[in-house]
Amino acid sequence: MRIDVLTLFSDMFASPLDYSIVKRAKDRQLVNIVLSNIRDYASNSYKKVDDKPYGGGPGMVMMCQPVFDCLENVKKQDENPGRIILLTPGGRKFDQNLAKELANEKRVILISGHYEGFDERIRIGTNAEEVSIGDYVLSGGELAAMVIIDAIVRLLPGALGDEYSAANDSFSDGLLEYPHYTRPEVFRDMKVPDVLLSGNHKEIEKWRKQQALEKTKTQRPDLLS
Ligand code: 6GU
Repeated sequence: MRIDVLTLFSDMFASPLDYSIVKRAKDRQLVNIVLSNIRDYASNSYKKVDDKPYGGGPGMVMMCQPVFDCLENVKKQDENPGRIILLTPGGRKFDQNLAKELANEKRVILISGHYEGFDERIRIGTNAEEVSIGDYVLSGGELAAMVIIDAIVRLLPGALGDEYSAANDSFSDGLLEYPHYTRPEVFRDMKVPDVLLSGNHKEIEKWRKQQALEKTKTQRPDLLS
């Protein structure tokens, strides 16, 4: 899979994508993450990528020209057209289902903005889908892009050591995940539940299912309806 990111701050991506599962997936060539700097495409001599909003108001708006030129260049670097996603707090909310959908694509192009937002003609002219990672406002789309990349990449076949880990994840069956324990059996008077030490796999399965349900009921009742 190829993931393109169009950003003003490509350096921000180095460290978060160089650890753990994402790093391993890159090393195994399950994913090729290509960063493009929008500013490199600014045609004006000041490398300006933002300007004041028409109609007035605070903040700066991402200009059309650098984004369109960057996107057109990036698109033609690979034969797969790719799904084009504009990262904005006003978009469709990212969730595990969308992560699964995107993990099945051959190519995804993420456009990360900064400042007050994008010139609306970027959305209209690129036909991009708008995606948000939640109901809060970030200073830019970079962290959102990294969140989305992480959620996608760990779903790629071969990215996780144990193929079962993703199947048991929270949300994968509509429930939160059951609680886990590891050694020691007792830590500061807190004991591992007996059933997990019983060796009775049927009972363990039953307990985990019931715990997942309980947890979902208290923490996220919205998932059950
Ligand atoms: Cl994708 N961008 C920004 N700036 N803020 C957000 C977001 C995206 N998703 C949630 N908040």
